[in-house]
Amino acid sequence: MPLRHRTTLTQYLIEERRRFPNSKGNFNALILDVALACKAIARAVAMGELGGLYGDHAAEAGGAINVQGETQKKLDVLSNDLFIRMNEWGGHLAGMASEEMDHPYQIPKPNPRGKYLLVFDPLDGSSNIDVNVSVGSIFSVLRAPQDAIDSGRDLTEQDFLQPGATQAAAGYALYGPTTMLVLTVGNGVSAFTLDPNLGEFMLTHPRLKVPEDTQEFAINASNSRFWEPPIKRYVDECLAGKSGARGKDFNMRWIASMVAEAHRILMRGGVFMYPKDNKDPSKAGRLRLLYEANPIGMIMEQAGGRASTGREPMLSVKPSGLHQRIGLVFGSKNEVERIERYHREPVEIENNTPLFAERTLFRD
Ligand code: AFP
Repeated sequence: MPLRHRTTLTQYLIEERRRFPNSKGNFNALILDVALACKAIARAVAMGELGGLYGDHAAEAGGAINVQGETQKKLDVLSNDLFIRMNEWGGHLAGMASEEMDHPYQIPKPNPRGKYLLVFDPLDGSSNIDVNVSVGSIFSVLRAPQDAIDSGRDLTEQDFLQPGATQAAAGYALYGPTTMLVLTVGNGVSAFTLDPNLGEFMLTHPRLKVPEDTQEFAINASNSRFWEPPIKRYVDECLAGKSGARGKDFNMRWIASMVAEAHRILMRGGVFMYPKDNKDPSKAGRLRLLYEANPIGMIMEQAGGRASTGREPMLSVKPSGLHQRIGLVFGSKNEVERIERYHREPVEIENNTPLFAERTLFRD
């Protein structure tokens, strides 16, 4: 079959940056370094046990626990190392932050320090690794504070606590039947498929758009007893299907790998919910704001979808911590807006709710 001309990631980035005639190419070089890290992770994931990479990190020591309190997989640690190694030398970054590192990563000398911050979850969905289910890497590019750029000083956690709306770029790599890179640099969303023969990401899905409506929802239903009323109402209506308030049947999916869910939603619509719930009141949600909710949120919004906490737009949240968790709802615009509306409407108290039942101090 004749080799059809396809745009490479490099060509796409150069054409995109022509909108900024004064750009020096640092931004493009940074995205290409991130893409190289994703290619290296794709190879490691594909090798799996053949590379001795299944299982828990430091298993002989009973497993290492990361800042999230989760057991680190060998591939979590390798993926984090690859992100660091591929991105620390280029001179484009003032610093990095990762799900797998407690504190910001300072660019070591003699590497020059640049004007961007890279924030990432090097391997999301890693609890699926050992059972060969798709996993992914998620990344977000922010601008460093000007004083840090001017002085080259070490970074503090505070430097990273920027709302998602300030992201310069965001994206994910999906390590599935094919390896794909999905990227926004603020001018829509495009997807690239890795050609393993060339080692190049080729543009295969330009200008992706999330369908505004859907009949597919994704949530971990085992948590239903912990949900807040608006989520319970939304899911109950989906389950009631044609005979219920929605007048149409819904399908449900749950892969437990958010990147895979996000990609399905980007390609054919849907709504993903991992809401704040009452399972662990000390946690404001399961997913992390800076390196999961915000980059996926930028992708969804740039593709005409919507991303929300359920109560407010995700990208307007002012972060309070590097590893802050948050409730996350994203996908088809009309469904996310419906869920937000349910959070605004008063909750109908069912008269058999024990909390509001007739109370007495005297036993019967
Ligand atoms: P892991 O990286 O620990 O596998 O968590 C994946 C994840 O952060 C996200 O990708 C999934 O949507 C979600 O957790 C799955 O959570 P449950 O295991 O509670 O369903």
